[in-house]
Amino acid sequence: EDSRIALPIGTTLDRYIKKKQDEFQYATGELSQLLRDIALAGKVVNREINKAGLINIGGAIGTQNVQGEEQQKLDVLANIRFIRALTKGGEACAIISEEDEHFTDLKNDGKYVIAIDPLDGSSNIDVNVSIGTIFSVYRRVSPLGKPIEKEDIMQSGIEQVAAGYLLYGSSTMLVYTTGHGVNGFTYEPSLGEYFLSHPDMMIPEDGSIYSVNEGMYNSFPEPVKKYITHCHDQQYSARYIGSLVADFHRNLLKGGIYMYPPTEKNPDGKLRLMYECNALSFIVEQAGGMASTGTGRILEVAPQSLHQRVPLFIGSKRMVEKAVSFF
Ligand code: AHM
Ligand code: MG
Repeated sequence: EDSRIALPIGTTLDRYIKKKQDEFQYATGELSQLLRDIALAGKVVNREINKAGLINIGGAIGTQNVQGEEQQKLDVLANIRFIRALTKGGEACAIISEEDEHFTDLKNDGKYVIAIDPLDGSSNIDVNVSIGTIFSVYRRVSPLGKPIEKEDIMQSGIEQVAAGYLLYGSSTMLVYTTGHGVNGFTYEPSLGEYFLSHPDMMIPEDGSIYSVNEGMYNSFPEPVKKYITHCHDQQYSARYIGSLVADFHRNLLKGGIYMYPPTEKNPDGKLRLMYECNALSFIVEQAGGMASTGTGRILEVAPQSLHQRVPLFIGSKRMVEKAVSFF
């Protein structure tokens, strides 16, 4: 059944957030407003992504971001859009972004710290493949009225109060959690609204999809090689888009495991703890799944630096347990 056709018109994102705010008494509604700001910036970014093929705004502009990777023009734009929305909203006091070497102190009395990858998988833009935005929300812990402290920024994933992603795919979706389950909303562009299309998302406990860049097999650690052999023995389906949000989202719906193991080139894996792994790990746990570095729970990793990388094994509980059992 195609959920995009059977949208329950009436349950808009706004209405849903309001309902949950009343139910869970998010103190003064700031978290609700924050989610609305992110959703709105997502609409703007969605519009720009859809135009990318038409007006040739995709493509490198010749600058590099802090990881020394090629930065696409839309990355820059998306970063600006999200930071602007979060700044204007006033609920966020600091932003950690994949696109910026240092965190941004917004110098206001916002209660929340945001970690965001404004446009993940951006090398896929030019080939019309799905990309995403990933975000984590933390509570500010230091007193208001003073500069942001290290302890506000360097929080473990377990401290997240909300997390989510936008997937710019054949439809654009917003999937998020505030720690009370996971809900997915599909964007209806002609109405300019997100509608609740995937209530109470749960990842199948087991699955038969494995997602890993197997071209790097030779440089994977022995336990990962063994698990991949297990996947072959089970005749699992190999599915790898190379766009984290899209790979994660498919596995969330269908059951599967996504892996980014340590490699020779990236001994800690490629993905970033603070704005890629933590958010998806919070979501997957809320949906009944599991996320591990191979040797420990992602959400319990204490961050050492803003752009730190960690190996990631994430998805259906039984599959991640099995993968981890080889370590
Ligand atoms: P990015 O943050 O530079 O866009 O890179 C992250 C992306 C993920 O979306 C994807 O899962 C991964 O890199 C793919 O990496 P690889 O091409 O090494 O398989
Ligand atoms: Mg990224």
